[in-house]
Amino acid sequence: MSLVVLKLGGSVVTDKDEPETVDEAGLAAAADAVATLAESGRVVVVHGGGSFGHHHAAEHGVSSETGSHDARGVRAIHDAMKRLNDAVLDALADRGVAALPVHPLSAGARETDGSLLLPLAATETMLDEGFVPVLHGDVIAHAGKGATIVSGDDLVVSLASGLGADRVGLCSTVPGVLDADGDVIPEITAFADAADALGGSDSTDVTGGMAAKVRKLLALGAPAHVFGPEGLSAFVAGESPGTVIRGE
Ligand code: IP8
Repeated sequence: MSLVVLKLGGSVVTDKDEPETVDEAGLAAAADAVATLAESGRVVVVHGGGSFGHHHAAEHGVSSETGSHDARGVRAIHDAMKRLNDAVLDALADRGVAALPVHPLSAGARETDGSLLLPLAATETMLDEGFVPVLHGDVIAHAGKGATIVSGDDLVVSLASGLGADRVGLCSTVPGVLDADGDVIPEITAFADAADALGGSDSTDVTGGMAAKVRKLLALGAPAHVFGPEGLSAFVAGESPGTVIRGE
């Protein structure tokens, strides 16, 4: 059975301007989409932090680069993400989806060089047993740094390559990867296709992480679709909303 890894951006399921506030309409639409996907295949969901994780991460000075050994602060970030994860799980359960949590803090770690180690036994066995695993951006133990933030996007790349996903969806509030004029680039098959818009091949994270994201998605063996909430139902229907990133 085919496997889809779907990331729901934090800005899609939360109100980013109000601390710890779920965007009920956004979450309902996303949960409907996951329920439809789960009817015909295997699905892994990953959600971002939105107004839950990022607010606490800033308060405790933790980022993907800057770590902390303050367990109370690390827990505050993790607990906020668990509250959002509960809201996502509840919305899925209300639609009859057998969704279960997988918390990256308890499952994985980062090596000294920042690479992510994410053992997949729990996620894989849940899938085999008919569950829908729901992971989330989180704090994670990081060798030499205490704990740092792992973004949902990093989890998506690990999951999609480790589980051999057939399709990847990244739903955020941007309608796709945009060119220099602000138009959606329909297809990216090499970094050069988007290099101008993304700030050239030396760019790292200065454009909100899009350059780094495109590079990682190009390296996947599966097509990755980057789209906005308006593209969700088309993605579920097997179409290609937004930008498709397909490495050759
Ligand atoms: O929103 C970040 O996940 P993202 C999660 O996918 C936290 O970048 C804890 C801020």
